[in-house]
Amino acid sequence: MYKKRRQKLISSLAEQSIALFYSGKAPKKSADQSYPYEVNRNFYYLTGINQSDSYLMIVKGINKQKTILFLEPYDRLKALWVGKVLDFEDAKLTSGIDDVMANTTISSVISQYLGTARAAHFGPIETLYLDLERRSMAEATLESQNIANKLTKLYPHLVVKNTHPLLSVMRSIKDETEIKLIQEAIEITNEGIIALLKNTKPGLKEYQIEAHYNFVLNMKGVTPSFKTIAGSGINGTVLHYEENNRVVEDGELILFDLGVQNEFYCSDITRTFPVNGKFSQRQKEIYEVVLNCNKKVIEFLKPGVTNQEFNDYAKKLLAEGLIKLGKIETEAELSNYYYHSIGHFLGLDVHDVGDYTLPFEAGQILTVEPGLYLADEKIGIRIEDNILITETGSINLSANIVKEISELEALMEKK
Ligand SMILES: [Mn+2]
Repeated sequence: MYKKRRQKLISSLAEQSIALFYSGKAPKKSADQSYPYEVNRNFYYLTGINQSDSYLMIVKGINKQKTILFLEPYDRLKALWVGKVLDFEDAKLTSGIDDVMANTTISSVISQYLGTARAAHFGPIETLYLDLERRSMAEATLESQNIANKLTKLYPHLVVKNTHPLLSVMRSIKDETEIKLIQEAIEITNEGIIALLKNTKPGLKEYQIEAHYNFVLNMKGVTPSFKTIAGSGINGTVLHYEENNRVVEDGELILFDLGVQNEFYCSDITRTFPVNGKFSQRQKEIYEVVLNCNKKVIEFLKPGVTNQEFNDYAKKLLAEGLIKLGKIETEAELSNYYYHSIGHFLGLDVHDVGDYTLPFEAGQILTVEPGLYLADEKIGIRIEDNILITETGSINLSANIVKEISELEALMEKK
């Protein structure tokens, strides 16, 4: 599987090039403590290896290719203190890469390929591919930038290119293994949501209800795919509310936006329900507008639909609903009550890579998450599902997670 992915990448690289990927390293926290390590997702996608300070090097010569994985070598003392690093033989099996070397040798190996030593077989290397993804100028310097700076100083003829766009396009189309892992993440999310429905009651703190979700995940040995949002009452109208420390009151709704990370593949689900188990008439009215939008947008998704159409259609449905209820008069007023986009790509990242300027394609997984946030009425509702685009339309991967009013109320009554 990883070999296949690397072959696909290699086919889009220029000849006489080297591509380097770095797995990342845990940032220092304080003294001898570090923040948790998160593997670079492009590195993981191409190797299946989850270990810090590892490199993948791909050399695409004129008629010859070479792929090498560089890993931290065995260290007796470190093994005694923090445990063993990945065995080179195990890494070969996982990644399908036959050449595994110590990461301490990487500089000398790169210099062999950039120098005359290997030019006879691979041709002189002209292009250096690095994963240079950066979300903002404020982000810390990337290891790939350090490599670019160092190598272009020593080999000024090298042309540097960014591999991230290539990986984004590849990663946005999911294969069967990836779909299965996301489906599993969704099933566990479902179990967690059922635990929430059965344990929600007025008087509890938001985090005390959330604890029931975390318990399900802990028992399965998985982690949330992002910090859970548990917003009751007016907190449900704050899109990224994460404090989760308010007492939930009788007559309010509570909104849970949460997910599961399963071998790095994420689910991202939102459900909203009444704290006391029964929707009020008003809550029902607003909920039905969001639910109708959620269902119709899911049906609307198919290959060829653009992100613009996806968003416009959702807005139209939400506005129609609120106009019917007399809450607003024109579609333009919707922005007072709905202020995010309808969905995003989902995969190795919760907000996954993918090109939103291109029409959707089969194999992509998107969230559909309409919401209405009526702060003046202390009502915040979002209903989010995870949708796989297929050749003929779409499949709701989270169809098993309850969202009908009657089903939610029935489950809450069972306790
Ligand atoms: Mn989402």
